[in-house]
Amino acid sequence: MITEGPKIFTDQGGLSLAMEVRELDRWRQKKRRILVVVVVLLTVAGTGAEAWKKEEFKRCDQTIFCRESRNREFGSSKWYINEVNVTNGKVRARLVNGEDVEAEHSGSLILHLSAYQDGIIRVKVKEADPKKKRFEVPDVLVKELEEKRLWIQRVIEKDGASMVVLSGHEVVLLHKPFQLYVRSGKETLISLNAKGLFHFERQREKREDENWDDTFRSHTDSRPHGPQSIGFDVSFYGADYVYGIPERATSLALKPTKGADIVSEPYRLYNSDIFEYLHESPFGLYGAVPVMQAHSEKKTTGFFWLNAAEMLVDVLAKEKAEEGTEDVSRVDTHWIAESGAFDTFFFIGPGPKDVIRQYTSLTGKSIMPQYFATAYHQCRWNYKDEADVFQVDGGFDEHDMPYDVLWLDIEHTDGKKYFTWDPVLFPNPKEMQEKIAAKGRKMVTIIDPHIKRDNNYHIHKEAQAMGYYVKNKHGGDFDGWCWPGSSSYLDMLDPEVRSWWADKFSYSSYQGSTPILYTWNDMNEPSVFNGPEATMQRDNIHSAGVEHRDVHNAYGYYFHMASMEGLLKRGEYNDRPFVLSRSFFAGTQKVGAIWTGDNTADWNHLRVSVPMLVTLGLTGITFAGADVGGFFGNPDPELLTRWYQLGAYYPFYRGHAHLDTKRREPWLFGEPYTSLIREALHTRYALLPYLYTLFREANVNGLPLMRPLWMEYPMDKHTFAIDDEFLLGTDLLVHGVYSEKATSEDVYFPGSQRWFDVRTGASYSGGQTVKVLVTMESIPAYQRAGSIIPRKDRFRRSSFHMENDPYTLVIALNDTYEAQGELYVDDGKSYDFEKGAYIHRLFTFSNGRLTSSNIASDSKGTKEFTTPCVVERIILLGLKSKDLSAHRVLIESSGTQVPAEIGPSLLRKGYHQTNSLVVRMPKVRISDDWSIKVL
Ligand code: NBV
Repeated sequence: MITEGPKIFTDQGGLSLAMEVRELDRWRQKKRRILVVVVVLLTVAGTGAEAWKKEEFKRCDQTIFCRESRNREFGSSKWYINEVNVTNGKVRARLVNGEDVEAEHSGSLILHLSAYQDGIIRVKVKEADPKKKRFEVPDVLVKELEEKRLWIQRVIEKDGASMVVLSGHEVVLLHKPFQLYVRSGKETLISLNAKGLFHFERQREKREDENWDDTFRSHTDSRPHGPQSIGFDVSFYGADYVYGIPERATSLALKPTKGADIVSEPYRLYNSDIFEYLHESPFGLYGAVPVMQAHSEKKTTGFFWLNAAEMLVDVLAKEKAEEGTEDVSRVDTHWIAESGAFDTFFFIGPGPKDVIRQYTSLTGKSIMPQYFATAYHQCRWNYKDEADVFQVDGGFDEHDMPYDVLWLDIEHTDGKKYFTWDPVLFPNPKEMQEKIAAKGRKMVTIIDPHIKRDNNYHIHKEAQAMGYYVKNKHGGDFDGWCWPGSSSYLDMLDPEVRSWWADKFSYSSYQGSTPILYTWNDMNEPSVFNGPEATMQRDNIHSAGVEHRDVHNAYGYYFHMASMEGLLKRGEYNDRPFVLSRSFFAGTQKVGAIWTGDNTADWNHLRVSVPMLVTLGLTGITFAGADVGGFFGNPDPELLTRWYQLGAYYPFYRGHAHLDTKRREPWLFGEPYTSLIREALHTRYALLPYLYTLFREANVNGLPLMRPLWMEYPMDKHTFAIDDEFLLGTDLLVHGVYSEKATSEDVYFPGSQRWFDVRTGASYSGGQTVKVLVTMESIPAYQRAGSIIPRKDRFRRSSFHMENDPYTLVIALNDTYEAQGELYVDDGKSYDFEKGAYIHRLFTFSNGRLTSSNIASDSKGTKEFTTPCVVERIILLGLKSKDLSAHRVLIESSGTQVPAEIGPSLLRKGYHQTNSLVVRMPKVRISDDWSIKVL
């Protein structure tokens, strides 16, 4: 028995910071059992050196509700409908349980079915007479949703079923047994309870002989409201694969977890701080989005359950169905939640983009980031002090590498009290930021949710006095262990607490902060070192008596939201906030960016970052990235280089490293790596105009930047399980290099058009897999024939300095000599774009003429945006040799002629491609209408 905890938990200090943190980390790594004793002592036992300790987290069979639900037989549900009517434009049906004779009177359920524009159906089921109102997660659905509700006039009753006919689809409610089918024409799209697993544990009084306590390891959950789980099956008809339900490190297409001979845990959604997560596991990580997409070459459909309690999802192995039956390509899934509401949404598609639009029309579109936030970020746990910050900042300049943001981790604070600075290491935070700002760069500080219980800490003092903390089951402030030692956690579910927290970001409150300082929220699952499953007790209490179990998966989301509101308020609402969060929930896309947490510096983690990020994009959260280089461990220079090369195409691009790792600023490995990484950074910076245009698309339509191939080529079966390559928007195809000393990669080129290598201009026909040769210089990346990509090819120290730089337009012609592309530009920082202050151009190449036209939808905005930027170069790819005689172009608006050269074409390395034409200095303004004729 060890009777003393790591010294970091005392207020005395004494150890050096690095040692303290290492000690704590080792303490966590070695996975000792922790018991909190009355005073500031921890009892720690056990050793064991491997990483992720599975046994610290519940398996399904260790949770009563999961075990019981998972073992339920198909067809075991006895619920049936005994009454249907239409009220207030919604269908209302009474469900009774055939197993329970008294249920008809007291224990029935009420189902509400409503429909929304664009193919969304909502089904809510509630207890007719609840003992306690079930928690419905607020602030996830957009406020305008009610305006999109369709008014259901009537139901058609026929053969024991009620049918609602909507435009293009219908919903059939079968009465006995209760089943729900969403159909389109004669085709069934999705069903609820077709397998008979619908189960609703109605809240009830405790019987005398009953004990509701649930004990796991040393923790007992008092479950004061007893069992209240909900489970049901959802089937996706005509589907080959299902995708979604992040976050986990696994394949994009979700593998079956049950049926046939499969022995696996269900996919778990219970936000957790998993230490050293594995690269291939169905286990849930830091965030949860209970949304799934099903896809086949015929259709895409989707399903979303708005519920923030622990959730488990089984994907059932396909049964061998009789030939010719509808079941052939059906995917059955089983959903179980510990508690919370039954509030579900069905999306009818019919295509992958439709499902994302439908889902994000409910939960919101992605925020529009500031321009700088789309560039490269440099982070490390920790940049030690101000001198270190300047040294790193200067290192980028010295090595001619661009970067935009420098990050400070927990050691910059005074004793892990957020919104403070270590007085010795960071004595002049304002001056430090001003120096960084002078180079057009920004900084980020970490702000975690655990608040040190220290009476000299103003945040704690106020929060305690105001009663703003989450309460334990006895009604006192919950006190858990985290970095600062004894800590309490703000009740972010309460809008008043969020607003109070937001005020803490004002310049007057956050001493030492300046307008270029942005925010990073970590540990917001919430991570509690001595709590059950490293989080807070489920019977803790939030505002209005909501139990933590009901809100758990959304805790991080509310914290993220409150911090985002802080930056909004501080900038008087005209500065777009930037807050990175580790934890997330449905709707996070309207709050900020996320990253995939503590990955490891190995090739498998590099590879799995792609399906992880693509999955997030499918669930609306597109502003996401993985730690470049891998957080734990030391990447060798080859891995680090490959990571920089892949990360250049992540929507969020940040290098980060654990405190115990060797320094790895991108110039530290010598040549050729310094040059290779510089080149990767340049690739990113050159593409910023294209990326920013895609961010705007996400902001308007909800579509992700990183897309699975099947999103653009939905009919191509070959793409459905591909997850080692992805599309960035519609026009770039990227394939990472995921192994050491690789000399080739198998790249699948989708579609019927060609793809042009972005460096060499070499082209490949679509619809085939090619073993392409790779060198250390780059990873395979291709531009689609038929596209125009805007770039900025002059390299500066940060994106800020590129603002007025001229553009390069890369035109990849298709076989009919046509191409199209877009460019969106605004001031990169304010909300004026919402008032019309932006330009949105369409570039079209056809009949030998390139034209630029306006496609800004908001012509009557109250604000304007102007830019002096011109086009400095046009590169035409895909010409046939007979066309290469052209040597001049005519700028039709001005009547001037400009020479056009045959190659050298593409990038900076001087590749000479014989099929390209380069037009230098046409000098047309990016914001004007113009046309250029190739003579
Ligand atoms: O704040 C320290 C780290 C941070 O660098 C990392 O990015 C987070 O995911 N944090 C986790 C806590 C410690 C992890 C061992």
